[in-house]
Amino acid sequence: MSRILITSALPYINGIKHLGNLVGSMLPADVYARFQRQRGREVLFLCATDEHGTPAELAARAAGQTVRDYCKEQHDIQARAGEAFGLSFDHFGRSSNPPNHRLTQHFAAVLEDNGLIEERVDEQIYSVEDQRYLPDRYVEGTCPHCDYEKARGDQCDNCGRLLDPIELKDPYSAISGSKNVEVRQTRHLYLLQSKMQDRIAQWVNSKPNWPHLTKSIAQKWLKEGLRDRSITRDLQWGISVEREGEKRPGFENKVFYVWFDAPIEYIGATEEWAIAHNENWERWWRTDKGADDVSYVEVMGKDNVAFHAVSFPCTILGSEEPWKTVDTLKSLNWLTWYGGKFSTSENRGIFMDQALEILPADYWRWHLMANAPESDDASFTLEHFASVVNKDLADVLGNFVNRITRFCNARFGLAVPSAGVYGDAENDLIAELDKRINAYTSYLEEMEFRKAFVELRAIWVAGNEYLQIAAPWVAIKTDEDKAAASVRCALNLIVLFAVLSRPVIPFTADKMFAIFSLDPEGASRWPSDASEALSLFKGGEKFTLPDLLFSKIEDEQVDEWRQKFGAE
Ligand code: B3M
Ligand code: ZN
Repeated sequence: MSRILITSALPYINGIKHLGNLVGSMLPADVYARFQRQRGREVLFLCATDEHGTPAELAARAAGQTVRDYCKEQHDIQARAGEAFGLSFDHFGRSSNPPNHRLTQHFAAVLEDNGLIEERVDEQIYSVEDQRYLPDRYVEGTCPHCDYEKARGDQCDNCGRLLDPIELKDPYSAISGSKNVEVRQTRHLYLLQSKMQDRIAQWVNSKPNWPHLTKSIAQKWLKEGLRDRSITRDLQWGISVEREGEKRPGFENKVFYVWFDAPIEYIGATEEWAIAHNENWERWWRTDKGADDVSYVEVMGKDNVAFHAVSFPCTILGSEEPWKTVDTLKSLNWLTWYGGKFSTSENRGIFMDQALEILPADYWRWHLMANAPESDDASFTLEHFASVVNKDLADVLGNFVNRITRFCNARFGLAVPSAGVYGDAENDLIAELDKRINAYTSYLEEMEFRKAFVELRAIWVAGNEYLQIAAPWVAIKTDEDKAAASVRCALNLIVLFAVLSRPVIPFTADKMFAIFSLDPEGASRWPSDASEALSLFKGGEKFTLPDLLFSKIEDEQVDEWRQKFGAE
């Protein structure tokens, strides 16, 4: 069976991520990784903080810290937040760690040897007052396309277009605000992507299984024609432009561009993981060292697709070395906050740490994944969140578990009853479950998360409907054996629900296993058929009464959070 390498887009180091970032890459990647592990596949799931470039320098400056200290501190904060959210990374690395330095310099060297990198004189904005060049986000101004006045040098947040700083109208320094800026000439390394046009087009066309969103973005870029791009910047913090330990003359004060080194950190993170666990990273990345049977999945927000479908492949394929390339590239649209932007500075929206201060991770995980922005952008509202949690988690799943464990305790005690045999109601249930588990499994396999979780919810609902039909509280008056069989079936269902729900609500699933003192690792193997799953307990197995799995969200809480998180 093939091994699966899964990477989530690397969160920028500049502060803790909001719910939109979470559902845009890390969370769906986690759900998929957990699912595949439960399927028995060998999974390596990696992420890291993306620590270079102007976002890191600007944020460190604002925090009054050195970039190095800032990055260290923020890395640990993001690592803890990810863990608290149940993100099951095998390793959470740092793009500033030594493997990425070595690999980035290696790729630059081989690309140059292959005639794909050249030095060019480039026009950059220079701030007289700050006495430095202003790459990317160090310069702001008016967008040449939409006239938005706070466009950043690398991208306009209003119309989403990628920009070159010298295109900005009325540019000013993001450091000092000074308008005393001029265009100066400076040397940079260019990656000659135009030479790779046919090669990349061919490669993209060899990926018929890419989801629609990914494919359409990749095709759009190919149609516009690949442009050569500068892969160095006038910055201090980053990966220095050197080869075999020698700085490149004229590049002493320059580093590689963050988008050149960041995807290479997928490989770097694998090496970090291998060092930490005494493992071999090459068998995941080098097709000459066994990576041929790796299936590689990348997950990211739609604004990152171009870099992963075109730019990073230019690096990898242009090296002419036997590196593994991505097989499936899952991309997501935006999650908005009440239709607008999440914003730290304007205090709009919920960030990962704040979310966990008010509710456990699974409440968020379920809502975000069941409503993932897949076919379109989706809007997060607290009202919708509360209604989904109350209905799906509290009324359907939580209530089922609560009701049947309590009923069993009242009538049969704290052990699975053994009397009676399964009849029509159970067989009908099994037939429905088989159908739905099949669909659910295929959707997860295809990373169609919304559709998958419609099925999971329907599976929980089927359990409740079964209980209504079997009605052991009625049957027990006339046919105690029949009641016992349906209670046994329902207790088995709790375990099946736990197994199926574990990719998305792992903490709750583990509480469900704990009711029966089952070890989650052993008990969570993906089911092959419902009939087998529902005969796990034959009778006599002891259990304990669980606390309520979910509490409902009250209107007053929604009001309070609306105030607190800037809902409009
Ligand atoms: N750091 C995240 C973003 O654009 C960016 C991804 C890098 S993936 C190699 O939100
Ligand atoms: Zn614009």
